[in-house]
Amino acid sequence: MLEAKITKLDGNLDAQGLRFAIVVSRFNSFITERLLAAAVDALERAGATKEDVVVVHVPGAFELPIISKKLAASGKYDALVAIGCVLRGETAHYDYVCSETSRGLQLAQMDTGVPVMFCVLTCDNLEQAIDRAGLKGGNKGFEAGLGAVEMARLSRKLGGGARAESNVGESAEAGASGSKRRKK
Ligand code: INI
Repeated sequence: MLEAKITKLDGNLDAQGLRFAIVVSRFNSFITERLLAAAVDALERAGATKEDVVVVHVPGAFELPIISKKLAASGKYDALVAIGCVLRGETAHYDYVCSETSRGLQLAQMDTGVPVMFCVLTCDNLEQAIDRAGLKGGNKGFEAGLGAVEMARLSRKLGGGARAESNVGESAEAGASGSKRRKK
Protein backbone atom coordinates (compact mmCIF):
# COMPACT_ATOMS: atom_id res chain seq x y z
CA MET A 1 0.00 0.00 0.00
CA LEU A 2 1.25 3.46 -0.87
CA GLU A 3 2.21 5.32 2.28
CA ALA A 4 1.41 8.99 1.90
CA LYS A 5 3.49 11.43 3.85
CA ILE A 6 1.93 14.82 4.10
CA THR A 7 3.73 17.80 5.60
CA LYS A 8 1.28 20.07 7.35
CA LEU A 9 2.22 23.56 8.41
CA ASP A 10 0.25 26.01 10.47
CA GLY A 11 0.72 28.57 13.18
CA ASN A 12 -0.29 27.90 16.75
CA LEU A 13 -1.92 30.42 19.07
CA ASP A 14 0.97 30.82 21.50
CA ALA A 15 1.98 34.48 21.59
CA GLN A 16 4.77 34.11 24.14
CA GLY A 17 7.97 35.76 22.91
CA LEU A 18 6.24 37.42 19.94
CA ARG A 19 6.03 41.18 19.42
CA PHE A 20 3.02 42.99 17.97
CA ALA A 21 2.10 46.48 16.83
CA ILE A 22 -1.49 47.63 16.61
CA VAL A 23 -2.25 50.66 14.45
CA VAL A 24 -5.64 52.16 15.19
CA SER A 25 -7.49 55.06 13.63
CA ARG A 26 -9.16 57.77 15.75
CA PHE A 27 -11.91 58.31 13.18
CA ASN A 28 -15.07 56.59 14.49
CA SER A 29 -13.22 55.95 17.76
CA PHE A 30 -16.44 54.79 19.42
CA ILE A 31 -15.99 51.66 17.28
CA THR A 32 -12.21 51.47 16.84
CA GLU A 33 -11.45 51.66 20.58
CA ARG A 34 -13.72 48.64 21.12
CA LEU A 35 -11.93 46.74 18.39
CA LEU A 36 -8.60 47.74 19.95
CA ALA A 37 -9.60 46.53 23.42
CA ALA A 38 -10.62 43.14 22.00
CA ALA A 39 -7.44 42.80 19.94
CA VAL A 40 -5.28 43.49 23.02
CA ASP A 41 -7.40 41.03 25.03
CA ALA A 42 -6.83 38.31 22.41
CA LEU A 43 -3.06 38.91 22.37
CA GLU A 44 -2.81 38.83 26.17
CA ARG A 45 -4.95 35.70 26.44
CA ALA A 46 -2.65 34.05 23.92
CA GLY A 47 0.32 34.83 26.16
CA ALA A 48 1.65 38.19 24.96
CA THR A 49 2.88 40.54 27.68
CA LYS A 50 2.05 44.26 27.79
CA GLU A 51 5.69 45.05 26.92
CA ASP A 52 5.34 43.06 23.70
CA VAL A 53 2.39 45.07 22.37
CA VAL A 54 2.74 48.59 20.97
CA VAL A 55 -0.35 50.67 20.13
CA VAL A 56 -0.05 53.52 17.62
CA HIS A 57 -2.90 55.91 16.80
CA VAL A 58 -3.44 57.60 13.41
CA PRO A 59 -6.10 60.14 12.34
CA GLY A 60 -8.14 57.97 9.95
CA ALA A 61 -8.21 54.67 8.08
CA PHE A 62 -6.47 56.29 5.11
CA GLU A 63 -3.36 56.80 7.28
CA LEU A 64 -3.18 53.17 8.44
CA PRO A 65 -1.03 51.90 5.52
CA ILE A 66 1.90 54.30 5.77
CA ILE A 67 2.35 53.85 9.51
CA SER A 68 1.81 50.08 9.23
CA LYS A 69 4.51 49.92 6.60
CA LYS A 70 6.97 51.91 8.73
CA LEU A 71 6.33 49.68 11.74
CA ALA A 72 6.51 46.47 9.70
CA ALA A 73 9.75 47.58 8.02
CA SER A 74 11.36 48.31 11.41
CA GLY A 75 11.91 44.57 11.89
CA LYS A 76 10.76 44.84 15.50
CA TYR A 77 7.39 43.14 15.13
CA ASP A 78 6.21 39.65 14.24
CA ALA A 79 2.78 40.83 13.11
CA LEU A 80 0.58 43.91 13.01
CA VAL A 81 -3.10 44.58 13.42
CA ALA A 82 -4.53 47.56 11.51
CA ILE A 83 -7.81 48.79 13.01
CA GLY A 84 -10.26 51.21 11.43
CA CYS A 85 -13.91 51.81 10.75
CA VAL A 86 -15.18 53.36 7.54
CA LEU A 87 -18.87 54.29 7.39
CA ARG A 88 -20.59 54.95 4.09
CA GLY A 89 -21.66 58.57 3.56
CA GLU A 90 -23.50 60.35 0.79
CA THR A 91 -20.51 60.80 -1.50
CA ALA A 92 -17.87 58.56 -3.08
CA HIS A 93 -15.39 59.38 -0.28
CA TYR A 94 -16.12 56.02 1.38
CA ASP A 95 -15.07 54.09 -1.73
CA TYR A 96 -11.75 55.90 -2.02
CA VAL A 97 -10.91 55.46 1.67
CA CYS A 98 -11.86 51.76 1.61
CA SER A 99 -9.99 50.85 -1.55
CA GLU A 100 -6.80 52.76 -0.73
CA THR A 101 -6.74 51.52 2.85
CA SER A 102 -7.10 47.86 1.88
CA ARG A 103 -4.68 48.22 -1.04
CA GLY A 104 -2.14 50.04 1.12
CA LEU A 105 -2.30 47.49 3.93
CA GLN A 106 -1.87 44.62 1.49
CA LEU A 107 1.17 46.39 0.02
CA ALA A 108 2.58 46.95 3.51
CA GLN A 109 2.57 43.25 4.28
CA MET A 110 3.68 42.15 0.82
CA ASP A 111 6.54 44.66 0.70
CA THR A 112 7.85 43.82 4.17
CA GLY A 113 6.92 40.16 4.65
CA VAL A 114 5.37 41.02 8.01
CA PRO A 115 1.72 39.93 8.36
CA VAL A 116 -0.73 42.82 8.70
CA MET A 117 -4.19 41.84 9.85
CA PHE A 118 -6.97 43.76 8.10
CA CYS A 119 -9.29 44.82 10.90
CA VAL A 120 -10.96 47.67 9.06
CA LEU A 121 -14.75 47.60 9.22
CA THR A 122 -16.36 48.85 6.03
CA CYS A 123 -20.02 49.35 6.89
CA ASP A 124 -23.12 50.96 5.47
CA ASN A 125 -24.17 52.31 8.85
CA LEU A 126 -23.28 52.56 12.53
CA GLU A 127 -25.51 49.64 13.49
CA GLN A 128 -23.52 47.27 11.26
CA ALA A 129 -20.30 48.51 12.84
CA ILE A 130 -21.58 48.12 16.42
CA ASP A 131 -22.66 44.55 15.61
CA ARG A 132 -19.07 43.76 14.61
CA ALA A 133 -17.43 45.58 17.52
CA GLY A 134 -18.81 43.50 20.36
CA LEU A 135 -22.46 42.80 19.64
CA LYS A 136 -24.23 40.33 17.32
CA GLY A 137 -21.30 39.80 14.99
CA GLY A 138 -18.82 39.18 17.81
CA ASN A 139 -15.77 41.40 17.87
CA LYS A 140 -13.58 41.58 14.78
CA GLY A 141 -10.75 42.97 16.92
CA PHE A 142 -10.54 39.72 18.86
CA GLU A 143 -10.47 37.70 15.63
CA ALA A 144 -7.72 39.92 14.25
CA GLY A 145 -5.68 39.55 17.44
CA LEU A 146 -5.78 35.76 17.23
CA GLY A 147 -5.09 35.95 13.50
CA ALA A 148 -1.97 38.01 14.19
CA VAL A 149 -0.65 35.34 16.57
CA GLU A 150 -1.30 32.53 14.08
CA MET A 151 0.30 34.43 11.19
CA ALA A 152 3.28 35.47 13.30
CA ARG A 153 3.93 31.87 14.30
CA LEU A 154 3.51 30.63 10.74
CA SER A 155 5.85 33.33 9.42
CA ARG A 156 8.51 32.41 11.95
CA LYS A 157 8.30 28.79 10.84
CA LEU A 158 8.53 29.60 7.16
CA GLY A 159 11.34 32.06 7.66
CA GLY A 160 12.67 34.80 5.44
CA GLY A 161 11.61 37.61 7.79
CA ALA A 162 13.65 39.61 10.27
CA ARG A 163 12.32 37.57 13.19
CA ALA A 164 12.16 34.17 11.54
CA GLU A 165 13.18 30.93 13.25
CA SER A 166 14.18 29.16 10.08
CA ASN A 167 14.86 29.90 6.45
CA VAL A 168 12.72 28.80 3.53
CA GLY A 169 14.01 25.48 2.31
CA GLU A 170 15.05 24.27 5.72
CA SER A 171 12.96 21.54 7.29
CA ALA A 172 9.62 22.67 8.57
CA GLU A 173 10.15 20.52 11.64
CA ALA A 174 13.24 22.51 12.60
CA GLY A 175 11.17 25.67 12.65
CA ALA A 176 8.26 24.01 14.40
CA SER A 177 10.36 22.48 17.15
CA GLY A 178 11.49 25.85 18.46
CA SER A 179 14.88 24.27 19.14
CA LYS A 180 16.66 26.75 16.91
CA ARG A 181 17.75 30.02 18.43
CA ARG A 182 15.47 32.85 17.41
CA LYS A 183 16.92 35.71 15.47
CA LYS A 184 16.25 39.15 16.98
N1 INI B 1 -11.75 57.82 8.02
C1 INI B 1 -12.17 56.70 8.66
O1 INI B 1 -11.36 56.02 9.31
N2 INI B 1 -13.47 56.34 8.58
C2 INI B 1 -14.39 57.06 7.88
O2 INI B 1 -15.59 56.68 7.88
C3 INI B 1 -13.96 58.21 7.20
N3 INI B 1 -14.92 59.01 6.45
O3 INI B 1 -16.08 58.62 6.34
O4 INI B 1 -14.59 60.09 5.95
C4 INI B 1 -12.60 58.58 7.28
N4 INI B 1 -12.13 59.67 6.63
C5 INI B 1 -10.86 60.26 6.96
C6 INI B 1 -9.70 59.62 6.20
O5 INI B 1 -9.42 58.34 6.67
C7 INI B 1 -8.43 60.47 6.35
O6 INI B 1 -8.05 60.50 7.69
C8 INI B 1 -8.59 61.89 5.84
O7 INI B 1 -9.10 61.91 4.53
C9 INI B 1 -7.20 62.63 5.85
O8 INI B 1 -6.28 61.97 5.00
